[in-house]
Amino acid sequence: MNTATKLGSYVLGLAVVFGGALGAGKAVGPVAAPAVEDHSAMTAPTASAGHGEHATQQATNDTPGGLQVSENGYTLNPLTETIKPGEPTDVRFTVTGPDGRPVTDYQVEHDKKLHFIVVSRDLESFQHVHPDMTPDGTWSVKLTLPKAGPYRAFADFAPTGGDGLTLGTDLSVAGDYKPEALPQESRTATVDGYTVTLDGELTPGQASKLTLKVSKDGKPVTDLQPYLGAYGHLVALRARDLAYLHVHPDGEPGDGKTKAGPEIVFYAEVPSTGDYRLFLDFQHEGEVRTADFTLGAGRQPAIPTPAPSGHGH
Ligand SMILES: [Cu+2]
Repeated sequence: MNTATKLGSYVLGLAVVFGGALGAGKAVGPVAAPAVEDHSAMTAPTASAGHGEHATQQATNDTPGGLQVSENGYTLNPLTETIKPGEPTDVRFTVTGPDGRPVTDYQVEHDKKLHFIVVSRDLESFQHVHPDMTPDGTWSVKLTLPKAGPYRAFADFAPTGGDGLTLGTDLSVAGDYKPEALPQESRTATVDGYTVTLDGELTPGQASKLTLKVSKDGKPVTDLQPYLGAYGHLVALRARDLAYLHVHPDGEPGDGKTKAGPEIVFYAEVPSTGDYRLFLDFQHEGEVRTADFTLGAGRQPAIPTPAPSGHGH
């Protein structure tokens, strides 16, 4: 398969995601066809950055993180083959660089050299952990994956002197798999006696302000504790392909204006219409907890469905 065809498939794949999300696959079809042709034109060796195919260029440059196991010469290599459900397992991996050797020099981001996120493919189970690295560049972390089935693991890091990137790999837990349906859209989450509410809308292609408000026993929590340099960490994943999305906290502890709750503000940029799962880690009274939400992006206006034949007015 040549490059142009592959990129064409990628564009088509996005169209399928849109169509699936809106239940209007047929309406999307004709739109996707010319996009494939445009892409072929762009990938010709003579194509320049100033070609003017704005939408095509965006599709290439703004590919979300976490969808690839290898990117910009860096590759995520899982070293743990067998994982059993419900049993603590030492999950090990390396990140190799353009020279083929394990990377050992990382920039510290949010207090850590590498953030490791593991979710079940049905987006029910979520863990955000920080593995330890041996001097030879092997990372390891003790994880208990709660149930059988496919998982996705993300390594979010920035090699020293390089750009930040997120690589993703599948992990499998052997056994009888019972996938859960995606949880219904919800703007309220409860965890261990805490209630977290979510305000704001996700707009595809734009930094969207999300305000999360934490309360306990009906009272706003105003003494959140800094965790990894922020009052909260938000991970957003796109349903179906588990694209890993950038979310930036607004302000940090000690900057003179960011309060320790009850509100935590983020700017999330999602690439497309569809459903997203959001996972907020926050720390209070010495413990880190995770609140989770399902939120749709860009549902209005929906793609019009063609009038079925024989039912016209
Ligand atoms: Cu982390």
